[in-house]
Amino acid sequence: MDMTDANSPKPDDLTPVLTKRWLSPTSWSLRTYEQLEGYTALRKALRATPDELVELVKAAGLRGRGGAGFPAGVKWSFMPKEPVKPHYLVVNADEGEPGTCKDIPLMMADPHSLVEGVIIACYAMRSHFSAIYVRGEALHCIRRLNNAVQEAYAAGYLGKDILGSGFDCDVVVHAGAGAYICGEETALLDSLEGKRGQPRLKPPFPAAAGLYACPTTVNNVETIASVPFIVNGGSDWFRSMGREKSPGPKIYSLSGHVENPGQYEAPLGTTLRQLLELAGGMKDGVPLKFWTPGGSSTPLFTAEHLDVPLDFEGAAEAGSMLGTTALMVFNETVSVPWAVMKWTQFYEHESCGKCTPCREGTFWLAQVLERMVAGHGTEEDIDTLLDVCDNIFGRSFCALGDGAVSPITSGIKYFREEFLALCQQNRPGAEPGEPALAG
Ligand code: L3W
Ligand code: SF4
Repeated sequence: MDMTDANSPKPDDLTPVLTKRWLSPTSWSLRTYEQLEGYTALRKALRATPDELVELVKAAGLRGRGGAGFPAGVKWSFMPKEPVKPHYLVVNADEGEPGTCKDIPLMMADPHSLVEGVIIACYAMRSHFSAIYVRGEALHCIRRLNNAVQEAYAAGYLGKDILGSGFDCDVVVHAGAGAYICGEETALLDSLEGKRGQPRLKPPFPAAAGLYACPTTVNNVETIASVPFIVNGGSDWFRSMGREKSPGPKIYSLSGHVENPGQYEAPLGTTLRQLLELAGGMKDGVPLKFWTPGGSSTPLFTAEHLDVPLDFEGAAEAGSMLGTTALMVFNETVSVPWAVMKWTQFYEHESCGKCTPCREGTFWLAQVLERMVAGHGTEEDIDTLLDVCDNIFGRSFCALGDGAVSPITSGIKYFREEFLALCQQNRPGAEPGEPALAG
């Protein structure tokens, strides 16, 4: 289905923005950052009022880059104006969604863009403290961020009376402990408080009661790193990229069977067909079979969806979600039931156990899929899978449950025949999970 038109953006229109410094030697150092316009946005921001900055981000239409696409300026405006309690900004850098690899490269290549964005966002929300919660396995990234934070303190961009403005701000880089659920914003806050990371009931949303029950905004790395560019470029410039309801540039992560996997920055609304051109096409020319638009929590797409504009509305209208723009691309050699089984095993392992539909459901989904993939399934198992999915979707406590069923329901929707063919095999002696088809 081709939903693009003559006015649709081309991948190289106005980008790169977020990745423009990535190829500079020592792009991560303060010296290089300052040579390439670094911290000029902070100086400009400190001359504005906090409310003017919130209005600017609202006008730019910046939407959350962590998966949900909530308007960042609107979220900032939920923070109270009176400093009755401390205000906090927490950066979600717990990148853990399968296929997602945009935030860690961003923090490795250009950590000061995040630090500068954090200081501006704190000022806009009348916050004097921010914690950057980084996935614990990414030790290299934690070291690099810590180095950038220390450089910023030494240069007077952090600490007391920043650049003589009277504004104080402290930043702490916090290492998570490797649980996927801690990427859910309220589980992240519990983990940051030293508790076991499990989602909290919402409402209250973090803006009302977040870290230590104080007003808190949780934003994704790419969202905050976009802010200095908006301050320097203005809202109209930002809106000149992307689409009306999903403006701005985006980092798309291509992995799997493509010639040149990696990060490709392009305006929101770019299609997989266009991104594949940038990435050198399908590996060895073997045709595309299926792909995820935004990590494994987003329903699968097929070769029919090559021209879907990858923005929040385009992906949703075509039956999926933009998610984290992690495009995992699979060619014709890959078995859909096998891939779906591997993702389901991941969700089973990562389910935090707080609610029954997800805790029990992901266990049973993995059992059934392992049996099917080993060639011991029956046709009824397909209905059982869909029935269990139906009892998880919309009935789980947090988004992990909904995400867990996405690959299964979409996999069966587009490739039911492949699941059926597996069930019609008879493979006595095969171990559960042992692929009956090429994987
Ligand atoms: C105040 C209201 N605040 C909403 C805030 C809320 C949150 C944001 C979005 O899940 C999705 C998920 C993953 N007053 C508010 C309000 N807010 N209404 O807005 O909220 P929500 O609940 O729509 O999304 P979420 O809980 O942040 C994110 C999907 O993204 N995903 C991502 C996976 C993994 C990563 C990663 O590894 N980095 O992001 C992929 O698809 O499944 O559906 O801040 O507080 N009335
Ligand atoms: Fe935990 Fe899964 Fe329930 Fe979320 S949906 S609270 S991860 S058990």
